[in-house]
Parts: sequence; structure tokens; C-alpha cells
Amino acid sequence: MDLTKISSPSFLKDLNKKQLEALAKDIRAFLIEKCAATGGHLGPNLGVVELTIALHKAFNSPKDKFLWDVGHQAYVHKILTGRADQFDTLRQFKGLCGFPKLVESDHDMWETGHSSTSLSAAMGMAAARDIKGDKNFVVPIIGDGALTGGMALEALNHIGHEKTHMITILNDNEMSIAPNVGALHDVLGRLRTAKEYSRAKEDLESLMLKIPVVGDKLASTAERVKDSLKYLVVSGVFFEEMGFKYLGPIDGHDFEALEKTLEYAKKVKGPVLVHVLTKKGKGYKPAEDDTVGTWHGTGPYKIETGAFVKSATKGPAWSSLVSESVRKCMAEDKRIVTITPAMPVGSKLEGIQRDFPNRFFDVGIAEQHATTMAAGLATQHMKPFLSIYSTFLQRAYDQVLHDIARPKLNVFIGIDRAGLVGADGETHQGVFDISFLRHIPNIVLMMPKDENEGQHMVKTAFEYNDGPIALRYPRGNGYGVEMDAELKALPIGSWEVLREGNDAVILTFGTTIPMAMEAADVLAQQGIQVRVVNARFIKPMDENMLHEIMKAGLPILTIEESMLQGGFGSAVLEFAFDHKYRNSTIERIGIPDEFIEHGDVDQLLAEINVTAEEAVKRIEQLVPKNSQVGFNKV
Ligand SMILES: Cc1ncc(C[n+]2csc(CCOP(=O)(O)OP(=O)(O)O)c2C)c(N)n1
Repeated sequence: MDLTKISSPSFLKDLNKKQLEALAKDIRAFLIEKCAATGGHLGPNLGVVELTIALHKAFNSPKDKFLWDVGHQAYVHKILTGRADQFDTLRQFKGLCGFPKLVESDHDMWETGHSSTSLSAAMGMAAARDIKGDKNFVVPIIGDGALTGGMALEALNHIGHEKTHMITILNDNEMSIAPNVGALHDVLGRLRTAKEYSRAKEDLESLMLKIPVVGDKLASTAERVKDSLKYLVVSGVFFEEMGFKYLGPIDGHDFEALEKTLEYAKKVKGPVLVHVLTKKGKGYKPAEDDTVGTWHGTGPYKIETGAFVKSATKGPAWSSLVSESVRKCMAEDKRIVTITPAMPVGSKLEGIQRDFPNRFFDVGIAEQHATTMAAGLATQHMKPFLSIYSTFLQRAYDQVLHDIARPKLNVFIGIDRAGLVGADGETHQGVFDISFLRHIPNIVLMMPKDENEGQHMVKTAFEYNDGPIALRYPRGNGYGVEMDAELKALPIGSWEVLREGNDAVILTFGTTIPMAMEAADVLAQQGIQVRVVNARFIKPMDENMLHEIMKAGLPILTIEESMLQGGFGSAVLEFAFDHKYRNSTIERIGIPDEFIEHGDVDQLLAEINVTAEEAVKRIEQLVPKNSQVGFNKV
């Protein structure tokens, strides 16, 4: 079938099982082909092909509302709702978003990218429906990984209590990104086993019913045994006790089972949970065989071999650099404990997990818990390293503020994926952390200029004993600089002059340093000499250097790959104002007051004028002809 001809899911209603299976096959081939070129969340989407088709057949979207948790598995939904023709642009600049997007389609009810929000949003939609007296189904689809998130559990608690009518689909593939963890995962495991158990009992019953005379009696005994044993095994079914009608577990690749169960679920009043078992990566061998999480989200790959198309890199991945430096420190200091909220693969923590299993915790998708657990460890004079993506640290703002910074606990926060992340887009850009951390008392915030400085910052963090310290590092790879063999701690709050100049100053840090150096080169050719400063401590800033620069009256340009509001440039403005440098000229380059969509990072930066050209332009405007200011002129 030509999938680009699909304009609405209504055609599914007339398809028979054979036709549905043929459609599933076509969708799988399409996904494998398109993701090979663009990259994307192949594994999760291959797992939900039949489930998504069955949902669109059983319900009437957009009247009935689907909410895809995390949203990375909505590709099949996008195909069935008329967007197959846009898949060549998937996750690219101005192209199809990798997550549900309200502006893309009426069928996208709920925008997301962060996990575990679907049940709460569904509760809101269902409550609105009931208050307004509307008649429609609300159907959140949540993975077994996302179900471990605190928000999902809070919502389960509330929905079960309110007895709100909604049909929750639990897509259980036993994987988060990495293998799923936690006691809830074990509960689901018992439910899966119970299925085998129930089937064995059913076989036993039907066998006994075939035996004349005593058969009936035996069967009723068996039924009682089955019930009591099932109760033991399933322990009353966790979800039933939470107030949900539990249906399942069913095979998520079997159209008949899906149709039968969904039709039954539609008749039940109150909250229903349909437990669907799926295989992540189904239909593509390399993804099916993945037990680690490599095929959860990928870059481009060769279809025949499953080999990833590697882009040219010079240095190590930033995540590896930090995690390896932490691992070195863990070998020397038994107090160091590493915590990750479900990202051991993304943050490249496998070496730590392997070497120090007793001092490594994957806590599931639980950023708040991870953060306060780190605080708890610190109260006992351990040295926690909390590894967390910038975007997901947003979930744990209060825990950083209230549980770590306020009591001044020594927690080292590794802020991975700081800055623009590219293809994952709006929901994942790591551009807010400076603004939401900088104002918290007691915290130290730093970002290295290269991987060598990065490894020294890891050492700095573990040696620091005066409260929380956070190290930001970007997505992607370092520059391939020479690495010192010995790790050394840097003086807290010290900046570094990378290039001298007497006409203007650029203050910048991390990924925008090369941009500043390039601008300084261009300006030097015009006779404008710019001092470029590696402002590696965003907090505390190097106040001595700031006084020196501001006393000299030099124009200042700050550059950051971070929100302008409340960002590093704002800190420099505040400093000038508070110290009464009222005549200082300060300009800022950074992320404007808007959400930045998906696309190649350089393209995105160009779009918002965070470029060397813009820096040149600004400095040209700032530096007056025949300037009387300067370090030696005052
Ligand atoms: C708050 C938050 N933390 C971490 C992530 C990163 N993340 C994306 S998908 C995922 C695993 C989701 O697992 P599951 O819900 O089982 O879906 P599956 O991919 O297995 O279908 C994680 C941890 C996220 N999106 N949001």
C-alpha cells in the first residue's frame, strides 16, 4: 500500500485481518527505510505497529483522544493520520517533529517529549469531558518505563480514586531505554507469568471437562485452586487494587486479541487498564536483538547490516569523557556513588555500572527521587554524582533547591546535554538550566571549554566540599585536544583569558568559545583587538576580572548557548548594575524568548543569530572609532 495516500485513519474500519497484517508489514518496511536515512526512534515504533493500527480501528480519533506518553512512539500514528509524505524530513529543520505536535495535526492531542505525563493529561481531558457532558473516549498509551515515573503513579492514584472513565493502554515491552528497572517492573513480570499460568490452568480445565462424570467436579476444584493461586501469583492484580479494571495481558501483535479486548474495554465504565505485551524493534533483526537500548533512538544506519553511519568526530563523546573521569575518581574514593534516572546508556555510564555495581543506581524515570536520594547520600558523607540531562533536571528543580542547596549538601550534578540538542527539539533543548539554577544560593555552576578542562572539572567537583556543584556538558563530542594524565582541581570562580585584546571583551563559555575566537580573528583583521575570556564558572563569576574589565570601560559582549533571560549575560548585567558601572556597554547573544524547535544545531544557531558573524557585527557597533578606553588607557 502507498502509505502517502492515507489522509485519515477511517479507512481502517473496513479492513479484515489479512489486510491489517499487510498494512502492518508495509508500515514496518516504511519505518525501517525512512529512519535509516533520518535516524529516529525506530525500536519503540516498530513495537507499536499493530497496537496503533488496532487503536485507530477501534476508536474514532480525533473525537476520541489518544495521548502518547513520551511521544517518541507516535510515528505509526503520524502515518495513519496523513503524514507519511513528510517522513523524509523527520526531526530535521522545519521538518516533521519526532514527537506529537498540536500544529501538525488535529489527531495530536497532547504534546510531549518528557515522560509520564499522559495519565495526568488524560485525567484532565476526561474530567473536562464529564463536566461538559461530552461523549468520547480518552486513551492514554503509556510504556512500562514511563509508568515508573512519579507523575504517572500520582495520576494512577487519583484516577483510581475518582473512578474516571478512561482506557489506559499499558505498552509493556520490558524496556525503558535500557532494560526497565524497579519493583513495578517486577509486578508486571508477575502479571506476564500469570498469563502463562492461567493458560496452563485453562488447558487443564478443558482437559478435565472432557473426562465423563467426575470431570465437572474436578474442573470446579481446579477453578478454586486456580483462583487462589492466581490471587497469590498476581496478588489481586496491582491495578485492580488501584481501582482499575485490569484486562490482559494480551499479545500486542495479534490483531484479533487487540480488537476483542479493546471492544470489551469500551464497554467498561470507570478506569480500565489494558496490559499489552509488545516486542520493541519487532520486524527488524538488529533492533529486535537489542538488549541494551541502542535501537531506542538512533542516527542513520545501513538497513542491510544495521551498522550506524558515523559522523566524523575528533574527540570523545562528552558523556563518555565525564563518566570515565568519574569512574577514575570512584576507583580512588569509595564514597563516590553514581545515580542515573533511567539514562545509563545515553549518559554512557556502563563502565561505572560494570566496575562499581554497588555504588551505581539506575532509579528508573524518577528525576525527583534521584535528586533527593543524592541529597540523602550526601547527609551520610558520601559523594553522590547525579548524572542527569539538562532538560530532565527541570523535573527536579525543587529537589535541587530545597533538598540539596538549602542544607548546602555536597552533591555533584553532572548536567548532560546542556545546550541545544538538535533532532529531539523543543522538548529536549538543554537551554534553561542556567536560568533556573543560577539564582539558587550555594550552588556552583561550571562548563568547560574542552574535554581536558572537562576532566579537571570532574576532579574539581569531587574536591569541592562547600555545597552543590554542577558541571554542564553538551551533547556530542569534544575536540580531540591533548589530555593531561593527572586530574587537577581548578580554583572555584576563576576565569581564563584565551586571547588578549584592548578594544572589547567577549565573555563566553563552553560550546560558544570557538565562535568567539573566530569573531576575534575576523575583527583583528579590521584592527579591532578583542579579549576573549573563558568564563568557565557561570557561578560564582570571576569578580576580580569583571571589575578589571568594567573599570577599563571596555565594551562587553556575552555569548551563551542558553536562554538570555536569567542567563549568564544577565548575571554580567546584574554585576555591572550592582557595582554601579552605569556607563558600561554590555550586549548579549544567546537564546531569545522562544522555544527552539528540532533541527541541526548549527542551523538552529544561525536561525537565532548565535553566530560568529553576529558577534563581529555587534562588536563593530560597540567599539567607537578612536576609542579612549582600554586596559592601559585608563
Ligand atoms: C522525564 C523524562 N526522563 C527521561 C526521559 C528519557 N526517556 C525517553 S523514552 C524513555 C524510556 C521510556 O520507556 P517506555 O515508556 O517503556 O517506552 P518504550 O520506549 O519502551 O516504548 C526514557 C527514559 C524522558 N523522555 N523524560
